[in-house]
Amino acid sequence: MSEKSWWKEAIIYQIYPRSFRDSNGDGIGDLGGILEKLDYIERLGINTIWLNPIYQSPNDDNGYDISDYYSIHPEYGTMDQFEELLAALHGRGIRLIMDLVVNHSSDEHEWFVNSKDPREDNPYHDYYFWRKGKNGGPPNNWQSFFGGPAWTYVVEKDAWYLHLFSTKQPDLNWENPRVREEVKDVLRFWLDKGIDGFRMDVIPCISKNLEFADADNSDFAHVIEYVYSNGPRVHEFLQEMHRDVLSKYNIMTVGEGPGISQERANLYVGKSRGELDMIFHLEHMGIDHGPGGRFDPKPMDLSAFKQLWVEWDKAMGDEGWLSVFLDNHDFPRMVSRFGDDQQYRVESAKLLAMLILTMRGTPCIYFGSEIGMTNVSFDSIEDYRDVETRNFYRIFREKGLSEQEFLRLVEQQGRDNVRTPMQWDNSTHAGFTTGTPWIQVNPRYTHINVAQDHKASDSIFHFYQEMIAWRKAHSVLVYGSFTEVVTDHEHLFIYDRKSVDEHYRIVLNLGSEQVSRPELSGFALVFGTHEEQDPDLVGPWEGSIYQKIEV
Ligand code: ISL
Ligand code: CA
Repeated sequence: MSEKSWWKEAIIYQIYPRSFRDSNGDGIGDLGGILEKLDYIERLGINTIWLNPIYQSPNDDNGYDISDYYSIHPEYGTMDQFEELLAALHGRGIRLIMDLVVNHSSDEHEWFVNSKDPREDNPYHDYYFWRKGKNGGPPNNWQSFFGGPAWTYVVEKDAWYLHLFSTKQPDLNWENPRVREEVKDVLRFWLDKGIDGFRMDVIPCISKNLEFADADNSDFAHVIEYVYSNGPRVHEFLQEMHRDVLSKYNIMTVGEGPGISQERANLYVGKSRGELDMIFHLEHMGIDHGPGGRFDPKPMDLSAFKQLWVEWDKAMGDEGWLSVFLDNHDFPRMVSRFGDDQQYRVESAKLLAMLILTMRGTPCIYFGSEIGMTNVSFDSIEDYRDVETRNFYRIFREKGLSEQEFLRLVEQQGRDNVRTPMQWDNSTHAGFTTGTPWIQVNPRYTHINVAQDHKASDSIFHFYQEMIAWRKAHSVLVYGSFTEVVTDHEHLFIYDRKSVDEHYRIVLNLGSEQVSRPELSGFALVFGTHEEQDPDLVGPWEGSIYQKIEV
C-alpha cells in the first residue's frame, strides 16, 4: 500500500475559466463567475480545483501563451479577485491548483520581445532557441503540434526561433540558468500566495535535444516521445525546481505527460526521484489517433483501452502515482468518445464516472462531465475558435480536403468540443452569460443542463455526487490494490480494489449490448449506476460495485 497524502485523496475538478460562468456579460467566463458557483462546486463534493491559465495573455492559445506570469488577465478579473477566490475556496476546504506553462511563453512576453533584438550582446538572446536556417528553410524538419513548421523566421535577426506549438508560443531555453531562475521566481510568487500546487503544461518537453536533428515524421506519437519529450536534462531540471522551490511548500504537482511512456513514468514521479507528485499520462487519449495524430482517426479498440488501465497500474506499482481522467480541455467529451452520447448518454456518463472514481490514481473531472455534456458540431469552420483546429484547417485545405470533410474530423477530435460554455439551465446561452458567448453554446443545452440534473433524482449529477461521497468514505478506493479480474467478454471490465480489511469488485459493461452477469458468489451489490438489476444480465453501460462478504 502506498503512503498517505492529501493529493492522493484529492478529487480534482478542472475548470476552463473562459467557459464556466460569465459574471459581467462580456461573453467570457471569469473569476467572478467561479465565485458565484462555489456552492455548486461544493455540493458536487470535490475538494480540489485545477484552473486552466488565467494570466495575462494575447490568447492565441487561450492562455497557454503567457505574456506576464505575474498578473491576471483583465478578462478574468483582478489579483484581488483571485485572492478572494483562493480564500473562499480554502474557507470551504477546497484546494486550488494553477496551470504552469513554462515550456514556452507568449511572443508578446517582454523576454521574447527583447530576445528578438539582433544586437550581439543582447542578454535575452538565449532565453529562446534561435538557429540559422538550412538551404533557405528552417533549421530542421520539426513540425509543430498545431501543424506546420516548428520554426519561424525573424528578419531582423536573420534567424529562426523554435515553437513546438503556435508561432506565438516560442519555446523557452531551459539550458540558460537565468531562465530557470525566472521560472523559480514564478513558482515562488504563486506558492507564496498560498496556492496548493501546479499542473505543469507539457513538462517533459522542457529539455531539448540540442543537435536539432531531423525527426522521422511518419509517426507523430513517436516524435513526441523520442524527439520533443524526455530530453537529456529533463530530470535534472525538474529536480532543481523541486530542490530549490517545490520541496519547501506543502503542495502537489501534476505533470501533463505527452511522450511519457509506462517505462519512463516513474522517472518523473517515483518516490525517491524528487521531481513531480503525479502525472497525467496521455496514452489512452491517443488510442483512436493514427500515425498523423489527432486529425488522423482510427477506430477505438476496447480491449486495448482496458489493457491500458491495467498496464499503467502495474507500471506505477508502489513507486509513483497517476491522476486519472477521460477528458480535459484538449480532448473530446468523454461521453461522446468512450460512451454513447445518444441513447445511453445518461447510463454511459455514469459508468465512465464510476470508472475514474474507482480507479487507483487521483480522479480529475472536467467541468460539464458531471452533467454529461457532449461534443458539439458547428456548421462552419468560422464558428471554431481553437488555434489548432484553425491551423489544421488551412493545412488540410491545401491538401485538397473540403470544409465539410474537415468539419467531420473536427467534430470527432477537435478541442472546441470541450470548450463550449457550461450549461447551467435552459435559458438563452444556457445561463452562461447575459451577453454573446465567445464560443457558441452546445444546442443540446435545452435538455442537458445543471438545473435539469438538479431536479431529477436519478441524474448524472446526482450519481457523481454519490459516487464522489462513496469514494471519500472508502479509502480502499484510494490506497487499496488494483487487480483486473480477467473475463473473456470484450465489453466487460472487472477489477478488484482491496486492502487488508476491505475488498470490492467493480463490474463495468463498456457497451450498449447487455451481457451475461459474471459469477459473483460471495459478493453483495453495494452501489450501482442502475436502480434495478437483472440477476442474469448486465444491462447496457451498467456499472456495479460489489463487496466481498464473509462466508
Ligand atoms: O500530445 C498531444 C496529442 O497527442 C497533445 O494533445 C498535447 O498533449 C497537447 O497539445 C499539449 O497540451 C498542452 O499544451 C498546449 C496547450 O495548447 C494545451 O491546451 C495544453 O493542455 C500548449 O501549451
Ligand atoms: Ca466576463
